[in-house]
Amino acid sequence: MKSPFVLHIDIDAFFAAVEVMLNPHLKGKPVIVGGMPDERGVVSTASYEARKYGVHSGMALRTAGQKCPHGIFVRGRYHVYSRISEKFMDCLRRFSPKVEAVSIDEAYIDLSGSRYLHSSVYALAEKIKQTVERETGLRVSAGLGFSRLGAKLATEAAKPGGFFFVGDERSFISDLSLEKIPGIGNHTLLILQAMGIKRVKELERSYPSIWKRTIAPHFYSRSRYPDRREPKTKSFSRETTFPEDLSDRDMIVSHLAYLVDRLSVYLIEHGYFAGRIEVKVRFSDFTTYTKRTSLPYPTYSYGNLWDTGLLLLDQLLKKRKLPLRLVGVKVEDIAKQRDILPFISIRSEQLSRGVSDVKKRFGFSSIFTARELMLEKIYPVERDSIVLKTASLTK
Ligand code: DCP
Ligand code: MG
Repeated sequence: MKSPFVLHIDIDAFFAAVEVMLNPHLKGKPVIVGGMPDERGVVSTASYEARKYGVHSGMALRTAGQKCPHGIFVRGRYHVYSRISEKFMDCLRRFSPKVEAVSIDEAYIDLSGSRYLHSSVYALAEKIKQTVERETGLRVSAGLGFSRLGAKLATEAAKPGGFFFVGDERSFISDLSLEKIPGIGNHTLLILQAMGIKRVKELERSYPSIWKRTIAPHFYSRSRYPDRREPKTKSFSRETTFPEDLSDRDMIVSHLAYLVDRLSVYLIEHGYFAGRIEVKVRFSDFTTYTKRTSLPYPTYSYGNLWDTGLLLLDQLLKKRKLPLRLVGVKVEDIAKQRDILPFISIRSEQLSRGVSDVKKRFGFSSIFTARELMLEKIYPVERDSIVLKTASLTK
C-alpha cells in the first residue's frame, strides 16, 4: 500500500491552553478566552472543561456567562499566542521543508520526502507530535492521511490529544455529514440540506457532478495534496470589537491605525509582502460590510497599507448612519518576494522597517503614530501592546 504522507496538526483549545500553561491554577477549570461575561464581543475559545457547558468559539460572551457562570473568563493576549505559534511552526519546519501554516495553531506537513529517512511514516508522525508537545508545552491532535482533507478530518476525529490515521479515506469521508467537510459554506449546506442531502455519499449518489467538483478532487489528484508549490498563507487579519459602539470617526480611525500597525510589523518580521488589503466594519445593528482593493504594489509598509485602508474605511462608514461596533483589516495575496520592483520611492518601507526595529528592541508600544496614541485614552498600554478589548484574529 502507498504510504500516507500528509500530516495535519492542530493545537487543542489553543488560547485557553496557553492561559493554563502560564497560570497552572487554571488547570482542569473551565477557562473562557475573549473577555468578561458582562462585556460585548465573542468567545475566542474555551477549554474543554468549559465546552462541556456548551461554550464555544464565536459565542457571545454574555451567553457564555449564562451557560457557564463559574467559568474563568480571561481577556486573551494575542502577542503571546502569536509567539507560541511561531515556535510551533518552527518546530514543524525542522521535520520537513514543506509546512503549510493554515491558521495560528494548525498546519499541514508534507512528509513525502522525509519519510525515506525514517523507518515508518507513522513513527515519524508520532515523533513530530511528541516533539511539538514537548517544545511548546501544549497538547496537540494529529491526523495522517493521503490528502489534506483526509488528514484534517483524522485530526478532528482524534481531538483532544489523539493521533489518527484514516486508512480508507474514501469510505471514511463518504460516511461523514456534509458540515464536517471544510470549505462547504453555510449557504450551500442549507440548500443541500433542504434537498434532503446530509451525507457525502448522498451527494455522490444524487448529484455526482457536484460531488465530482467538490469532494472527488481530494481523492483523484493526490499529487495536488499537499500543494507542492511554496507553502503559501493566504491572508492575515486583525480585528477588534469596541468596548462601546463608536460614532467618533477619529477614534475609529485610531483603532484601524493600530491594527494596520500590527499587521505591518507582522509582515516585516516574517519577510512578507501583501498585494491586497480589505477593511471590515460592523455597525451597531450588526450589519457587516467589507471592501477590498489591490495595493499599488506588493508591500509591507505601514504608510502604504494605511493610505489605502483609510480610503476603504471612509467608503464603508458611508454605508450606514449608525455607530460602529467593530473594525478589522486583512491583507491578502501574500508573497515572500516581489517580482516587479516598484518604480516609486521605497522610503515609506524603510521607515516602517526602522520603526519595526525600534519596536523589536524597546517593545511594540515604544513608538506609535499620533493617531494610534489616541487609544491611550480608553485602553491600558503595555510594553508590547495596547490592551484592546478583543484583539482577536480571524482565520
Ligand atoms: N479563534 C478565535 N475565534 C474563532 C475561532 C478561533 O479567536 N472564532 C482562535 C482561538 C483558538 C485558535 O484561534 O484557540 C485556534 O482555533 P481552533 O479552531 O483550532 O480552536 P482551538 O484550538 O481553541 O480548539 P480545538 O481543540 O478545537 O482545536
Ligand atoms: Mg486548535
